[in-house]
Amino acid sequence: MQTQRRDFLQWVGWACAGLTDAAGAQEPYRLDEAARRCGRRFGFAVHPDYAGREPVKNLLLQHAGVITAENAMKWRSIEGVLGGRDYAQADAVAAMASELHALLRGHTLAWHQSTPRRLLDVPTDVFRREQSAHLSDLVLRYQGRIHTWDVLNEAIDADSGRSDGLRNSVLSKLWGEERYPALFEQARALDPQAKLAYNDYGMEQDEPWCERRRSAVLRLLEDWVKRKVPIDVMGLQAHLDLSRRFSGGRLSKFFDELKALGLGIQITELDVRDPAAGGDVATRDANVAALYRAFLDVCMGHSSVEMVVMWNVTDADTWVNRVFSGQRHADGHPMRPTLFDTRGQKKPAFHAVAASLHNASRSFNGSPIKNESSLCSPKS
Ligand code: 9MR
Repeated sequence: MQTQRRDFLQWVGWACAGLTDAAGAQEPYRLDEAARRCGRRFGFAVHPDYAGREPVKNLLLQHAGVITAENAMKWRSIEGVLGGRDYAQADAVAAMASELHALLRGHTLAWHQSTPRRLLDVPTDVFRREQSAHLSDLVLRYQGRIHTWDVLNEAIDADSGRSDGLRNSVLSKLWGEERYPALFEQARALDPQAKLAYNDYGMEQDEPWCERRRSAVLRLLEDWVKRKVPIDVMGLQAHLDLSRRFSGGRLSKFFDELKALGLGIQITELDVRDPAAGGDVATRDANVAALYRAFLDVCMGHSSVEMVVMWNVTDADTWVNRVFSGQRHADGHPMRPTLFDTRGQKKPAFHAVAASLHNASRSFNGSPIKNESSLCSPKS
């Protein structure tokens, strides 16, 4: 009887969760738990500086089933000014994932923006040796603990003027774009258990430039799949913006196209910016929440979408207000792109995400997420 009553109360909680945040239910609504109920996982990118402090610490405890190091596993972060390798912060993030029993995403093995400055202008053979050694060091250090590695990040630039839609960068110049597959091959050989992802931005919304980016990435991935490059996942960063159109139809078709290539899909860096939106805070929060809901409904409607990771936890730690600190609304307020306000209180965006996950769980029958077992155990 006791158990039945508990189950019933829990059910009531879940049933109300999307609308009321389970008000009155015994259990708080936990986003990763909700995601698991539809065969997925939910998580956050973090930096040890803020992740160990309240309110973020407790929010992670409640809601995180996936952890990505926002910066700590990037090459530039690991390499000290004198060229040494300092893994303290990366290890701290990995330990945090273990403590939370969360999956650990590795971000990122090769990215033009995190290539150390000392290597921007070296001979090709030097660069290749260094990039390879870095990849090997990083993958081996966390071998067996990473659910998915972002092997290559942001290699597309559909407006670069190149016919292949690839970005001109230190990587294309010194590593060589024709050798991008070798990054995946090396990662697979060193940690066969980890899924391997290509990760990029600007492919979620309806603007013509997003369409060009989708076409370019599909061409690249088609070629890699044909050549049997060991890639498992397309990572969509999903830094959404209220000033860009979103209908969902094109995103859904893109998901189908990725599925047809045999790739899984992970939403890796989700947030919603509202730089040009008018209205007061409440109006902007409502509009941000509506875009979260529309976007996640499309994601949850597709069986290939395995996980959703937010880029940062609260509006106090969001990269948007750090990196775009000069960009404010006319009323002087900073942007509010995450699920929680600067004090860690839930915003309408939280409820929108909760509702989308909850709805998805009602129609879910299957289990898209794979290779969870034995991941994230502390390394002895
Ligand atoms: O949020 C990250 C910010 O703190 C760093 O200064 C910046 C450069 O390393 O990278 C930001 O994260 C980016 C991510 O690694 C790749 N996709 C875009 C993210 C936001 O710029």
